[in-house]
Amino acid sequence: MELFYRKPANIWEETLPVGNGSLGAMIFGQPKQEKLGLNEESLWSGYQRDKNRKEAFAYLEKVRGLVFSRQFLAAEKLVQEHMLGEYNESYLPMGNLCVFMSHSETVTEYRRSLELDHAVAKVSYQADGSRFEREYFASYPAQMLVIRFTADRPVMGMEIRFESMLSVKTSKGEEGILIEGQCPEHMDPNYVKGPEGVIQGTRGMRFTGRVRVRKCDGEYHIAEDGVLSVRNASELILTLDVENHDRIDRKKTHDKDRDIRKEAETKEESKKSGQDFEYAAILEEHIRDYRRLYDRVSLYLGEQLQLPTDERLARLRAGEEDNGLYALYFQYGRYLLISSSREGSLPANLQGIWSWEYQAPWSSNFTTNINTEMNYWHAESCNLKECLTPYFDYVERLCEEGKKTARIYYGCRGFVHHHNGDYWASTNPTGMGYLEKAGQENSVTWSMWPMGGAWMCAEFYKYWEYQNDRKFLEERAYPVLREAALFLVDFLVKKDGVYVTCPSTSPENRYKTEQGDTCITLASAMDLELIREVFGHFQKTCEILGKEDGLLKEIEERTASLAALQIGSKGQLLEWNEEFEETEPGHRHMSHLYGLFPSELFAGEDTLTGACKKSLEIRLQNGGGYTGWSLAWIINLFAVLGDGEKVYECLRTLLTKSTYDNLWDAHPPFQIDGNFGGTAAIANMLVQDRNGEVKILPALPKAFSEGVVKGLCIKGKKAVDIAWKDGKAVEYRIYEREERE
Ligand code: FUC
Repeated sequence: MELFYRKPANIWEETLPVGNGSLGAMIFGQPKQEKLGLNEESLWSGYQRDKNRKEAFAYLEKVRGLVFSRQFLAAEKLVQEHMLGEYNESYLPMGNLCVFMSHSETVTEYRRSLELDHAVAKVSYQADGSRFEREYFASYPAQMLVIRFTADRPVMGMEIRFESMLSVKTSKGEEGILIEGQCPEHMDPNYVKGPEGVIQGTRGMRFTGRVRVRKCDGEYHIAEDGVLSVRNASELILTLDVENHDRIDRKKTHDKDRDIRKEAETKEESKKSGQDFEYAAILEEHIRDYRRLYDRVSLYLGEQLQLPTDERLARLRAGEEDNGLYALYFQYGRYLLISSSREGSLPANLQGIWSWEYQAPWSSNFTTNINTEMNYWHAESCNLKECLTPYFDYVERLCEEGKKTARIYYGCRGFVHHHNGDYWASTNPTGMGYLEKAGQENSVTWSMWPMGGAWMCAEFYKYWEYQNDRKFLEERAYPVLREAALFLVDFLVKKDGVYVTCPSTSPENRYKTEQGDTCITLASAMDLELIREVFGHFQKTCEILGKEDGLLKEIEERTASLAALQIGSKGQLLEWNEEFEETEPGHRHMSHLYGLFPSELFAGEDTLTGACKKSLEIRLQNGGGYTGWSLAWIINLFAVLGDGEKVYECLRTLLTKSTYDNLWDAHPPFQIDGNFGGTAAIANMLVQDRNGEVKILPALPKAFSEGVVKGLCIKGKKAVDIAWKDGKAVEYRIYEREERE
């Protein structure tokens, strides 16, 4: 399967992304003036520092008192003024590799493609009577980006330079272009307008990048300023590798006195392979490594039309059918995760690893009130468990930092995380610009949400369910779940004989009161659902591991008096603890439906499931599902409700209204969660393993009446192959997964 085009990209959302988990490139494929946007996942602004607001705890009881006496607006104001902390830091684009070819402007037979079966991007065309070809891939085993330019005759002339918005110096390196840079020591999100939005300073992370000439059969010259010129070549192979000298997530500390130049030189020696660079072997090794993950799942929904991907999308938008395009979208979601989340790297951020703006949208961070979790919704079902490693590593870092935040803010044991995370694993509620004294207007709506840690934990238990890995359960899931449960046990307070959360919000939505609209209340539905889930997972974990943990008693006591979910006058599941009028009834977040999906809380609870259905209907009647990820969540909800036709209708909307020509999800702007959530939804349409029941083709729409899927995972280390016709399975097989690996 491939994405292909008959024209180069003109905007970033048309580029083709390659990546190895840490290094990424977005390829324009312009014949004359090629540009590659380069990324390295650990290039973030900032340095390790404590952003917790020390005075916060002094206001907690006051806020609770105001909420209990129904002075919601006053409570919100107090939180905004005294409990929020600084914004998290930003993910940064490394820069662009620009290639100026000497051939003429006019080209023919142009083709640009991304082969999903091999994870290789290609460009080819004719110019001045010669055929030119390029290949690009990011190798995980070799930890480098590889670029190969060829021509059928020794006619290639080019000039190659690196440009960046970061503070960077390029010079002549031993084997090519040497890039030495430093990230800013602070960057606020782009929606915070302050004089100190970006501070370069001297404390930011330092990095070295090397564009090496691995092979050139013509003449080449590297100028002192790092510009590489090539003449009369028929083959040029370049590689890029990047080292961040101050990476902390790989157990390095920022030591200002370290001789990073010396370290870099030693590294240089070890990576140097000069004439020994075996392109074919490196490519083969890359493909083998990639296919080990990618090949585990195949999906056929219809033929792959031999049309450029942008034309296929245009046809779909014009109302035509193209079943194969949905399968391509599905496999692209798997490709993107393999390319942005491999062992040893950071989790996929809001844009995976592909980002080009100096101040990226929402800092391209780890947003945990939906986005980061959604990035991994398909990891288990789509047979990519290895891609979860960075996620688990990151949550463990959050868990350490979050213990401080739990203590400082709430006087609680355990760990808490709020809605925004960054490279530094800061866990405080955000909302305050640099040097500001209070949170920005309305920021409480999204920032005062101490449930990020609870949600992030869900994947740990799911891993146990899918992989039955006892060592993982004991050594990784149990400790994190325990810290999350501890926090929730302490955070709950009793009001009128029941345990409630307070302050409580429902991610990013607000409600109306006579005094004006606000967001703070107590015991929002999502809080209660997350608490039930964490407690439940912890209890089951202890049971499986045979642990007698004192915390279990406390959990039992809290659960016995936990506030109940409520159903409103329209039969809907209430988002808050009473029937407030929502400020935005079509809000993009489906938070109160968490228990239905992604969680599995409502097994056998027909009333609650029915109420979720009603709430979903209300959201949609009011314009809901207007961002890519929101639609993806909705499709998953319809899949677990077994409504195949709605699944199809919304999938179609996802592809026609929320997808760029390079098949990236459009929030808008580009946000990768919609791709991943959409992929998860397609898997959920075909097989579900929830609440102890495996369902084959549980939400198959009429449009996909025929197809074959192989290798989707269910719980207990098993996988499923299904072939169906006329909407019915003609054959299916459930088998132990190891058989195929
Ligand atoms: C949440 C969402 C927004 C966006 C942002 C990155 O705040 O509500 O829609 O996805 O994260």
